[in-house]
Amino acid sequence: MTDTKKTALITGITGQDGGHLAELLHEKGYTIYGIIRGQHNPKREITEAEFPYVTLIEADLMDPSSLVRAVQISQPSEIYNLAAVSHVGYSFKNPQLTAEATGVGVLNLLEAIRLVDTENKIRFYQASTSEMFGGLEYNRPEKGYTEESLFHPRSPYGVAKLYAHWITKNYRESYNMHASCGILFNHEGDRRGVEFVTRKITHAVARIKLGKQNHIELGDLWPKRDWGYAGDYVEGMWRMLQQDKPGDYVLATGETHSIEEFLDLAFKEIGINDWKPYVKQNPAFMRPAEVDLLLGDPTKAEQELGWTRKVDFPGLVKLMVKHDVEIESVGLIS
Ligand code: G4F
Repeated sequence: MTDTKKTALITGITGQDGGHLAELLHEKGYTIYGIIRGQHNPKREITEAEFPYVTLIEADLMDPSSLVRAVQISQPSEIYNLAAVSHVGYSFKNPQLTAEATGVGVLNLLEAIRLVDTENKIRFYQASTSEMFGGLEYNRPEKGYTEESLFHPRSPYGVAKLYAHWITKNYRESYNMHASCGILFNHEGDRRGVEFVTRKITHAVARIKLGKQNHIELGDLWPKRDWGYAGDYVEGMWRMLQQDKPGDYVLATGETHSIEEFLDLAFKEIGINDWKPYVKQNPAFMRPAEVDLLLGDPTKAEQELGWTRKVDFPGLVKLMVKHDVEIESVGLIS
């Protein structure tokens, strides 16, 4: 490992955050490795085309020896663990897989680091999440959830992430690892998968504008989320690993909005003021337990990391609708 050029290993390279982070680290001159999973991953080709500067390594968070090999091959100065079963609804249907990949997978990666990195030089980022907070019934912070707020996860995903959060803190305290957790609130953008509500809406709105679709089916519309732009949040991840000391940081906008508000803005972007005729509720998209409201207080990240989000809520909706109208106009599949 050289001191002059940094090397990063990113798990979850094929996901939204992996893409934004790869771009950011490439701009900063990093050598970048990405872990890709599966025998014939359909995302491999797209990832290779979009990020030709990333070297892909086949490994899996649930296969400890593959992680040892990935750390040995890449010899990273920084590891960003962004891989997970990340869809909350899916985690209710696949709870054990979620526990193993999203929870125990992090333990496997931390152990791989300990085995390979005998000089304790690697800095580690764990993608923790606001889903670890349970919503207003469990905790009513004045300005929003902070790093000190009570956790009460409401999904198999949230429970698995909480294990991952605590095992990362435990390895920091037990082995003096430079391991940080970013407690990120919802972050979206044009790279978001269509299985998440914001992209599902903007994708449908674009298709409705172009006459390709006439309605959208959604679950509950009342939950509120603190929605930011993913491109802003990867900057915060990177800043955490540049600190002398590791720590845990909330990244959020400090604002919360309902899905109805998101619908309002998205439909207005295509000139429709009343979205109600276009939206049908379908219980299939409702969850056995819901988190009613998420609102983060990013004061610590602002003060210690100098981080702040740049894109606001209307700006986020606008950029997502614009992107989806563009790609749908030329018939590209997102
Ligand atoms: O977009 P969502 O699926 O995101 P959710 O559940 O808040 O989780 C996201 O943010 C977390 C951070 O807090 C991450 F950790 C996690 O990995 C993920 O990125 O759902 C947002 C809200 C929920 O209340 C959901 O019940 O939208 C509601 N919703 C209503 N109809 C829907 C739908 N969600 C989805 N995905 N699809 C619907 O049709």
